[in-house]
Amino acid sequence: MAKFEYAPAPESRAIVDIHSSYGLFIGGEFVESAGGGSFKTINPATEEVLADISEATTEDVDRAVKAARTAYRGVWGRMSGADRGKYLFRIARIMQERAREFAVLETIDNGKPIKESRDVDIPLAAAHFFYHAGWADKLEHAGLTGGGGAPRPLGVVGQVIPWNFPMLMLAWKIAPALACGNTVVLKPAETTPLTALLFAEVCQQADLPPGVVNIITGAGATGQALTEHPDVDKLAFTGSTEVGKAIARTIAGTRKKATLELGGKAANIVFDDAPIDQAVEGIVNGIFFNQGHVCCAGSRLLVQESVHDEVISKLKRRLGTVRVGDPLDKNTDLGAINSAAQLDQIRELSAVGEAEGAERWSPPCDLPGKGFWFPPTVFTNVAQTHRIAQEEVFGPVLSVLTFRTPQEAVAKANNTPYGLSAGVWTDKGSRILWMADQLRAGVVWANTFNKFDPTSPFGGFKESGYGREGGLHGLEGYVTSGGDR
Ligand code: TAP
Repeated sequence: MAKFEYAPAPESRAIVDIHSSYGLFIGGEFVESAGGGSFKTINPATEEVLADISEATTEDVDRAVKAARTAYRGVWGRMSGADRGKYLFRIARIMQERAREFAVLETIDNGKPIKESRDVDIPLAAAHFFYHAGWADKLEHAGLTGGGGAPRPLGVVGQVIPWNFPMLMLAWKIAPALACGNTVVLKPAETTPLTALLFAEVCQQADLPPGVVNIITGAGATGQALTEHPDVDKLAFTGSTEVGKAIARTIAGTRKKATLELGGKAANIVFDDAPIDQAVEGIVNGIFFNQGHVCCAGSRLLVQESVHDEVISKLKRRLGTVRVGDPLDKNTDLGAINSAAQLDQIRELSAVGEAEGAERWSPPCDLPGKGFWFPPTVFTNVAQTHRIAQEEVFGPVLSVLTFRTPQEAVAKANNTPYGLSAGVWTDKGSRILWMADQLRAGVVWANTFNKFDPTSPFGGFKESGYGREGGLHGLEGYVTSGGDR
């Protein structure tokens, strides 16, 4: 099929002002790291060095936790919910006003297409602040403690987030914590610190009391120091199951609470009565949105055997139209892989898929010479035992399996250590309800995929973690009925 060529439509990056170096945001100010160490953040689409980022040491983590404790005791923990709400509304409005700046910066630092950062990440992040601003003065009427008294904040919360949705994950963490009266120390991922540091400027602009939000940059060791700090009351972590397990071991036996949002290997299940063209769009969105760097990505496609050939042929035709390239181009569908390390992991697992006997296919596409790139890839003839059917690739790689009956679809879908999300495509409402009841997944999408909303709780079963983020359930993780710290 002839491919319609688009003229380049690059978004200007003139709106962002990237400093040559950044300090740590502690106590309302940007400060130098105690150790003086730093690392570089790069644009994964070009490998251009963007800025020098301070590396927080254990001493810096301690400074940040102390600043958060002081702000909690002195101001934020005592402030009325209505007043906290005003700050959150202010932050949300500033984020909206500066939305384009945030979107461009996110795309430059992360590699995701501008149309995703502009239309999904940043609007949703602002929506999280608006939603939680509304809750701040209504917590005692929300039934959060199950009749166990008025909800009270936990105190100081340590938050560690990954690189796939830097600003959105920040909002998922900070908005509910602040709404409930906690103060926070947040560590963004090493490869994507820039929007979190811009958010620190927003906190200053909103006149948020110093120390309510602290942002410490660094790598895994900084995150570990935060999880081990004795004066942190709760840890909220999003990232890999491996690190999540290490955190659970670290805090076992301490008074710290935790929510862990970990990996996934979601089944996207297409029945023979599904609207096939619509399902194909859902399959593409399910696995190729954000280069497949999505914990709830529909990375295992389960297709009913009778429509397998039709679905795969339509899917391949559709993938021929996917535009891979400059993330700042408004026409780009698939951007850059976030880092060289992630690209290595995707290449390695894809090679294993081929070696184990699955059939690999990608549409013809020219990848840029510089930066980290991987074409949209589909594996057919995948068996349940293949590593690409079991392990999270966390890239634009789809594994296709088949089934004959609904029972077989459920058995295959649930045959994974994970349980974060699933998708069901069928014409029958009763089948959707039956499937949703059977699937061991925190979210089940019906005839759609990757839909997010601040009012809707999100979280996992089994090795995908515990606790929920978003909605009323998400607030539960930030309050207690007892103790006055
Ligand atoms: P991780 O390697 O687990 O990193 C997540 C965060 O933890 C990063 O900030 C990382 O710092 C930090 N970290 C690394 N080692 C640590 C340690 N020992 N103690 C404390 N913190 C530590 O994951 P990733 O590669 O960034 O993200 C991909 C994973 O996140 C995938 O498995 C994906 O499924 C999962 N994820 C889950 C969700 C939800 S909601 N369930 C959402 C998004 C992503 P550095 O980056 O600086 O090393």
